[in-house]
Amino acid sequence: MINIENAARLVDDAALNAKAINQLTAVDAFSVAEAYRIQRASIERRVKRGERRIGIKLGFTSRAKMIQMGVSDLIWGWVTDAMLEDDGGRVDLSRFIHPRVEPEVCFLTRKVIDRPLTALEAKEYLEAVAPAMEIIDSRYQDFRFTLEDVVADNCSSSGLVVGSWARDFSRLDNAGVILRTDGRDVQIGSTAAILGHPIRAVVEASRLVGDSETTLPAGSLIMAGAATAAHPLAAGCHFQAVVNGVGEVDFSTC
Ligand code: OOG
Ligand code: MG
Repeated sequence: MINIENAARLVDDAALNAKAINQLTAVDAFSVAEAYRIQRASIERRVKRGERRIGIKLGFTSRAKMIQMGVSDLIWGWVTDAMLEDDGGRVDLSRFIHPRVEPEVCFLTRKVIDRPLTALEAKEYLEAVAPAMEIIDSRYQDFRFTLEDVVADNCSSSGLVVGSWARDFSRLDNAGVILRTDGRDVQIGSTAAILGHPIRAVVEASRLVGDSETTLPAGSLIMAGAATAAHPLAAGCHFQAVVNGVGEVDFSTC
């Protein structure tokens, strides 16, 4: 049987040392529910070191991501203040193993989410929306994992960059999404790829946090999941994500 604390220490140390590990499921089979317990224990370790939870991220909300990673279940994990990078800033890649970037949409909540919401209700719980990029960095060798592995690894969460907040949610239904590297388009998609409409990410988030007997405080971030496949990060490059009608966000790497 899997030892939850031990497994949490393995993924946490891998992140701290930027050193890949074998998939946990290669040694011990465990369930998705156990994977979320490992995730929770690994976040507790971060919190004990002084990190603060600032919101959650959803994963595999688009077909492009499911196909790229071979996993087709919706997953979720935590994001902390230590993961937040400045819009327009410089990201040092030395703290990552094999980082990738994804263009996303990020929501800011304005009320505590403590029950499952419908799509109609969801907007009332939101303060603003912003274009965003997520930096994912699987702690597993070769960026390969099972559903249980990736959940245990806090869904590869490593970094996020959030652009300027807007209060207009009306442009989100089919907004073009572009990821650019040094001015070249490397991924193109649409916000419609995110569960049909990114607001559904909020609906799913409300269901998922409820299932795990957690509530999401007002002022939390919800990363809706990538609209396109992820793209590898390299040092000395500029990365930009554009969400048409919502805005853009960028960072450079070193
Ligand atoms: C898992 C995280 C997926 C997304 O936006 O779909 C994710 C991974 O691909 O490593 O963040
Ligand atoms: Mg993501």
